[in-house]
Amino acid sequence: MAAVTMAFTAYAHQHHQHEHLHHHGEHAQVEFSGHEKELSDVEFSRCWVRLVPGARPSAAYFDIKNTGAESIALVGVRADKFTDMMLHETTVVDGVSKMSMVDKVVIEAGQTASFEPKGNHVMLTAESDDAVAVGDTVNLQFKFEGERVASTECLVKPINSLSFEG
Ligand SMILES: [Cu+2]
Repeated sequence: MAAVTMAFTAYAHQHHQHEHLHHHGEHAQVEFSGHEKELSDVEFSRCWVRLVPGARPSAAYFDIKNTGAESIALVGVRADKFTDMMLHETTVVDGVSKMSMVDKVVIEAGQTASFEPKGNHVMLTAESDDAVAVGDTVNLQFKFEGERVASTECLVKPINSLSFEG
């Protein structure tokens, strides 16, 4: 975990206790204009979605490497067939794990940030119970500060999965 926290800085937007089942109507989703430019200095790997059935919030995890010479700031995510997508961090306060939305995740030049269970993740909710299935591949599109975008393919895995590999 130490290596992970060194790799990025998460800016907390608002800390409040909630669970995945709750909705987050107070948070506006980042808009994709369609006029963004491609961010080339970024590499994604091991992207997967832990699919929670019943159209309840799922989570996406991945490694993101900044291969450029300047820091980058991830500010939003979207994907077809999913809604309510947001960046979340998990913090443990007094032994209780809490999630909160973050406005952005900064990744310094040359660093890799791991989004993983019990850490940073992308919350996302399938549009319907049959919109997405285990074994599907979904394309996650990421928006960065400076009107830049990048995307990666992610494997949809069952709810009891713990990692990309297992
Ligand atoms: Cu979350």
